[in-house]
Amino acid sequence: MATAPYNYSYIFKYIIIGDMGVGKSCLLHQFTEKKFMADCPHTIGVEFGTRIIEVSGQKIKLQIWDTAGQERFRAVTRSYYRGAAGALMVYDITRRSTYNHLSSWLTDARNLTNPNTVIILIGNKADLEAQRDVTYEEAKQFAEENGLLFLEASAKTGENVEDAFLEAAKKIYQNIQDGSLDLNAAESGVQHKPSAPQGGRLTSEPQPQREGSASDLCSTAPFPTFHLCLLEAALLAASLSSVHLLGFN
Ligand SMILES: Nc1nc2c(ncn2[C@@H]2O[C@H](COP(=O)(O)OP(=O)(O)OP(=O)(O)O)[C@@H](O)[C@H]2O)c(=O)[nH]1
Ligand SMILES: [Mg+2]
Repeated sequence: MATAPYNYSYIFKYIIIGDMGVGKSCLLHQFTEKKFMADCPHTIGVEFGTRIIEVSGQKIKLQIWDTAGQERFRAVTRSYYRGAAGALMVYDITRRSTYNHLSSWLTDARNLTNPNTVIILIGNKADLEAQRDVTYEEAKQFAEENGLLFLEASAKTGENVEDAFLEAAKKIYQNIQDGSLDLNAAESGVQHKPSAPQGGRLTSEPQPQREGSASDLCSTAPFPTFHLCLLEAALLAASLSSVHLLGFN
């Protein structure tokens, strides 16, 4: 039976990490829903969102895992780093402690992802200039010293939120193009979804999935555990919004 091609060519897995309350979930929400959540509850475990973007004419589906910043969830959230193509490492420009903890987040990111994982440092809450506690220059220097992309952003105003996700995607795509990211390598965090030729048949590919469908999730997340996939399936089947809460206690 002939099937329609995928409406995207690649899937990139992202994680968002950083201290509690720096605005990780708000950044994800702003990116996927274009809205600011003023009263966002702390994330319990991980949340998930997707959006299709375009880089160099290629449609890319970002599969984004937003982790809880609270220390008590660290063991759970660490298991989500594996197979990430991109990592957004977020601090709050108004709280120096969140900046001081970056080296610990970076150590985890380096140890638990692969050497090709693109890490972008995001100084969030750039709208709160009067309360600034970390200068742009020092964060830029930290990023340069550690080979990270860097942007200041505001999940509230939306400033640089698109760019945060897009810049990382551009770099990942560039790594694919120049051959430095091997798509066949285990845990590259990237999945290629070749489109069917005109009028052709997709014989070796799985059936195309509805955007954000449960089986897509389970087959593409490099390692969600079985119980997570079941939970995701239940949530997605219930047609919840594009951000899903995966509860852990
Ligand atoms: N002014 C301002 N407030 C923000 C911004 N981003 C997030 N906030 C607020 O900061 C608080 C924490 O945001 P969250 O997105 O829940 O933070 P988080 O990093 O996901 O926190 P955990 O889930 O606990 O790790 C919320 O009250 C948000 O409304 C921003 O860009 N500007
Ligand atoms: Mg959160």
